[in-house]
Amino acid sequence: MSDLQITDARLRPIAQKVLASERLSPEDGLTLFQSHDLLAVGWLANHVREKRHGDICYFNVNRHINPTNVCVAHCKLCAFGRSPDSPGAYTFALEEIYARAAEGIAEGATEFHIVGGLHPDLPFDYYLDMIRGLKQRFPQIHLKAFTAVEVHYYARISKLSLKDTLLKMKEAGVDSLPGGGAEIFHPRVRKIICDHKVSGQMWLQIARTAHEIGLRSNATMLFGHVETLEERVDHLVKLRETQDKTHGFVAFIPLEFHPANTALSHIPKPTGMDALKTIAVSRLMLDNFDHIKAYWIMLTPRIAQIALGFGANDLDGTVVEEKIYHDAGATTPEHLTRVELERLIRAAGRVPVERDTLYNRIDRSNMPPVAPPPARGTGSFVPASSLTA
Ligand code: V47
Repeated sequence: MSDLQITDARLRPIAQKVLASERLSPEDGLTLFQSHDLLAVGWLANHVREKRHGDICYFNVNRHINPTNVCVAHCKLCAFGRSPDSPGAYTFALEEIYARAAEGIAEGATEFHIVGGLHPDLPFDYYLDMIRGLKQRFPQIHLKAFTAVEVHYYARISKLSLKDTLLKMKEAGVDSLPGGGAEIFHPRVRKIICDHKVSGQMWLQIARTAHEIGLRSNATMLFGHVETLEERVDHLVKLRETQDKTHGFVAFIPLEFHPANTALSHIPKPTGMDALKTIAVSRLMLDNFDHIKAYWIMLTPRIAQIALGFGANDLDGTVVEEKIYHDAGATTPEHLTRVELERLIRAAGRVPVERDTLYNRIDRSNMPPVAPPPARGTGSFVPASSLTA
């Protein structure tokens, strides 16, 4: 422990455990969150991170596709969802989705990250047709599609069990599930920020069912709104318990809350200190997760870069078109090129490694050259009201 300067004495027994690779208790998690000794917490997280991944920092070339922002859930935390007839409501026709996907392919994407609102009129078949159409056109691409919240909604509208819904998605071509919709599992918090969304228990059950049928998934935690530090720890411990059982989670992504344009806009944004500490504590508590992402879109590239020394081993992707955070006032760009991502990683003293969704290394040497993304306007949307389900 000679390299580590601890000013907060409460961290000493925790440091002993970390260095002995012992599991941390919920009380340890709380102490870490409460401590202002950010450098000691970060040092410990970095110790774990370097033991697992050395100097490597992963990134991927991906494209986000949000098929619709029409959503019946009306979560207070969200600035993206719209009622069908609200200004700015959109739903892409399938051809529009394929066109965006084709742009992604030209840019060298290996993953499409597909999530959207809970549309009142679109049938489950719209989503299945979309996935089949994407797989048929771009069989090489990993489709990371539909959060547990969407899965639950599709099960409801199609009157299928959760397992059958997931099986249909898998049959159509879904390769894994993104980690959204987890927010904070505790019911007190969900009641305030997303009272019509699935419960935390249900989110975890859907993740377990997905893992059971062989679909891997990610997990997130939305932090920096009305949750207590105890509720953050509870969230992390529930994910750790689930991972002990299924080993199906691929990566964990702490998501910093952006209040602008939401019904919670009076809440101040989390600080940089909180963001770094949350990444570090996540790395320390989630001892059975391989990967912790610093999602640059929400953290800003600057903080995400620093997070690579505080437990994170992945910067996520090139993204290209991002709506969920930008509707909530994010001032980050919507796109970083692979060259920019590599520069950020190298400048943090790490070694950039391009990965696919499941963290297999990508070798570009035998692939065709890639094009930069086109300048994007508002796109040609099909107004939600013109769709017949
Ligand atoms: O579920 C919504 C969050 C999530 C806001 O799996 C907001 O690889 C902040 O899940 N401020 C979607 N956050 C994003 C997501 C994600 C991102 C990157 C990678 C992966 C992955 C998943 O964004 C939602 C919600 O938790 N969100 N509104 C807001 N105003």
